[in-house]
Amino acid sequence: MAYEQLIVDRDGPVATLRMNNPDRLNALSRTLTAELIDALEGLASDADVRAVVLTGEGRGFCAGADLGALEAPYRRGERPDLGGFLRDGYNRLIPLLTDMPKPVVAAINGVAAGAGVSLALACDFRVASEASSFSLAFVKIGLIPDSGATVLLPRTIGSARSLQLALTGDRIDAAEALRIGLVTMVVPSDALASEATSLATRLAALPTAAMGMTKRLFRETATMDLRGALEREASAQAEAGATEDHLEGVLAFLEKRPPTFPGR
Ligand code: LHQ
Repeated sequence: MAYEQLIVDRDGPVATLRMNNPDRLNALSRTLTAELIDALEGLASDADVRAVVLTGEGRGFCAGADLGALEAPYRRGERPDLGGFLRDGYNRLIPLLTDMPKPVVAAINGVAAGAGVSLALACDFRVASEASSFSLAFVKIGLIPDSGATVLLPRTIGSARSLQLALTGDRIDAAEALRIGLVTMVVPSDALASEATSLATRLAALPTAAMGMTKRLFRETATMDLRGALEREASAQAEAGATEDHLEGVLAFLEKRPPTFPGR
């Protein structure tokens, strides 16, 4: 399907989504949000896709909500319901990334601000270019961190640093983002696409079903006690044990050959 502000590329089992609203640093317009939702829903159920890359065109990764859309109503004195706006848009988008039953790699090519940071946090891996930067810009316009940032950021970098970034809105560079664990890897800008694709390609050859279950377990056990988590692990391991990937993994080990995982 052709989109207006999103480019979808397929290379074997790897799908790459490129946000394409570069004049606005890929701000999340209603169009881009709807297109991301549509594309991610399709990728989630496409068994041939075994890893996803999310990146941006131009010099931005994603500048968060499209503030241009607020201009007309605000100048007319209207105050749109931002809660409804979130429920209809970003609150549908974020779980499509966190719950994607295959790995999602954010290739952060430039600035990520506001909900753009949340988008990166909802991915499983954050590979950042040296040109990237990060700002929890919400506070600068009198808003609170949304799109999952209040959960995903402290879970990623701890609550003290999260509060510091959220309360100041300060913009940090890639080196600082790496130091505090906000991103997993920083690479030269011209190597970002190839590094992210090569990571995604490697992930796409691994046991996809077990990785989807691992993601689910990490989400579910975050709020569980140990005994509850042990039980959830037991049920999930029963599921993993029934996959073709598991059988192939064990047989390949015993036969001293590299495994070829079918991804199911
Ligand atoms: C933009 C944007 C943008 C539109 C750059 N929108 N045009 C919010 C509201 C409602 C409901 C619920 O949720 C939310 C959640 C949020 O995400 S709140 C946070 C929204 N984002 C921001 O506040 C970030 C605003 N942008 C910036 O602070 C800067 O642009 C950053 C720090 C991202 C980049 O700075 P620079 O590298 O200096 O670029 P720039 O400011 O010159 O931007 C380039 C162009 O992109 C410029 O347009 P122009 O026509 O002048 O070339 C900006 O107006 C446009 N742009 N962000 N979010």
